[in-house]
Amino acid sequence: MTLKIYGIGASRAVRPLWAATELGLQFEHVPVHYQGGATRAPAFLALNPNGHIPVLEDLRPEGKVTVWESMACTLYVAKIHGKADGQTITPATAQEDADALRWSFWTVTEVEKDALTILMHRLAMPADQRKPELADAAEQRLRVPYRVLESHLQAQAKSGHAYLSASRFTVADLCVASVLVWAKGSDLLMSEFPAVKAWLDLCVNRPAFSACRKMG
Ligand SMILES: N[C@@H](CCC(=O)N[C@@H](CS)C(=O)NCC(=O)O)C(=O)O
Repeated sequence: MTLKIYGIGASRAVRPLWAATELGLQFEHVPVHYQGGATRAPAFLALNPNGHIPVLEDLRPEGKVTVWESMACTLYVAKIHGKADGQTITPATAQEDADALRWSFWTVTEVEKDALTILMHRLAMPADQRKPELADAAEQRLRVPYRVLESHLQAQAKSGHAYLSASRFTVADLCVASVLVWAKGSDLLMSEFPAVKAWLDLCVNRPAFSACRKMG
């Protein structure tokens, strides 16, 4: 098998796992956990000196390609292992390529940190360690990028498109949804931005997403 993806599904590793699964690829899954020190072992640091999952290895005829950074891994899977035929998650036109890049960079720079704060302080951390005021402040900041996404989705809907790019689910949707799902528990954001909510439901209700989240 040429493709190897390191990292458990309940982490940012879900992003390349989800992309590979949507494409029906054969790959080896190495379920490295982010807790317990595995990401700081010398063998793992040799793969990713940052000591983070996910990491992707691709054994190619010209040599091994190693990728880290979850969005890079995901975009790589779609571009290198998908077919640009307008039927799959792989961008098939220059506009779709641009959409995949701009929305992925947008989500890591404009949304990810605050979405993680909401997840941690509303849901993931033990109740006695949560600081609701941090989640509240993150929600207020997120209203700015969510407004941008809401307008974009409304414009897409007017052209008959339910997704971020083109008329089908693409890697652009996958990358953005994999971050916004962290803040799905925010009643404020989900009620203020109904187009975002409807689109997010559409993305995360895909069977490949729930299957990959459980990959431990
Ligand atoms: N910007 C990186 C962040 C990666 C990251 O922080 N991964 C977490 C799991 S979601 C991790 O490996 N934590 C363990 C550690 O830092 O030791 C990416 O998107 O890949």
